[in-house]
Amino acid sequence: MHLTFRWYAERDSIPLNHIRQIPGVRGIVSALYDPPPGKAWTVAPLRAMRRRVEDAGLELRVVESIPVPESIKLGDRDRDRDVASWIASLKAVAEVLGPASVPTGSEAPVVVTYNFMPVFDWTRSNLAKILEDGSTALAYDATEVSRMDPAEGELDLPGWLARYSREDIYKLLVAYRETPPETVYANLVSFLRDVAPEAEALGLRLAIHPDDPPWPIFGIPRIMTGAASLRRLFADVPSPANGLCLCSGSFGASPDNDIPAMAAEFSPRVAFAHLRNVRITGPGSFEECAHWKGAGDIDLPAVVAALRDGGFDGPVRPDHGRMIWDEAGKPGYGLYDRALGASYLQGLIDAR
Ligand code: DNO
Repeated sequence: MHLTFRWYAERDSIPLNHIRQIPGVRGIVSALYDPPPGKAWTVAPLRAMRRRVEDAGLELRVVESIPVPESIKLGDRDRDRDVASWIASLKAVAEVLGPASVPTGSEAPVVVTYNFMPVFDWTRSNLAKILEDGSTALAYDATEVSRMDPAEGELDLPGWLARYSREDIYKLLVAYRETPPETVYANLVSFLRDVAPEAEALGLRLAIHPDDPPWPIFGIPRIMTGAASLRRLFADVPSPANGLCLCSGSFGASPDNDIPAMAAEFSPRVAFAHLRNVRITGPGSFEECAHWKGAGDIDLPAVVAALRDGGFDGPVRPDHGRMIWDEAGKPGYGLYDRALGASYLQGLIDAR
């Protein structure tokens, strides 16, 4: 297992040389943030990013994410055009980072993460809930979310790649409320049947990120919610390039998901892992917390052991951190608590 760290490139206030000082972290997880969803990525900015990362003594190992446009999830008339651009983006990634590019010194395949969440990526009702130790963290409260109306512009979370106007959100909500989850799932399968063979030929591994939270929100479907949906997806699209981004915190927000058991069952499919803890605070409600096992409901030592026993040797990263020690920055993506999380994970990786 190799420790990586997410970095938002020019939009990030955390410099690469600070990331380089976290023990064990060598891999960087990043993306191109300027092209809007649906626009094919080009080689030049990826090359510039690779150079910047390597000049700092790090390696660009994981792309997170190439956004999947709504046309693909809805299967509408722009779908084929948008799948073609997604594949063009994959080709650009492979040209700069894939096995045919100049070697980086690392043997592990480069991973491309994506998600299939309609409209909204990870969703929270509070970006700075005060925890009992005085730190703040992202939280989701079922009652508060039920009172929110995203069509009124009440939701625009930092870290989301896609940004829609209020009018677009309204139209998308209407479209998805009329689309059964089975159709969204069928659209995922047909997307993967188009892109997985390309990824395979390019020597890249795809990693689907689960829905966060793993249940339907605002009356629109969510389809990647637990072990049953994963079993079905890997049976429907057996390509080895069809991999999983095992996000312990996203799946772990539901008490129905046993994360160590999922790590054991799906380790051959895990291409990348987001390892963080979460504390369930009530039915359909949770708050994020320190990575340490004692802070929440996820047994990360058991998850790391299950991944290792299952033969997983790919990239992992700490995920959302709390805000501690008066740090100010992008909620969930400060330096200090994620660095503590990285060190905790490094300890788990080293201990046998
Ligand atoms: C939240 C992240 C997600 C993730 C995407 C992957 O902070 O885990 O935004 O990057 O869902 O496509």
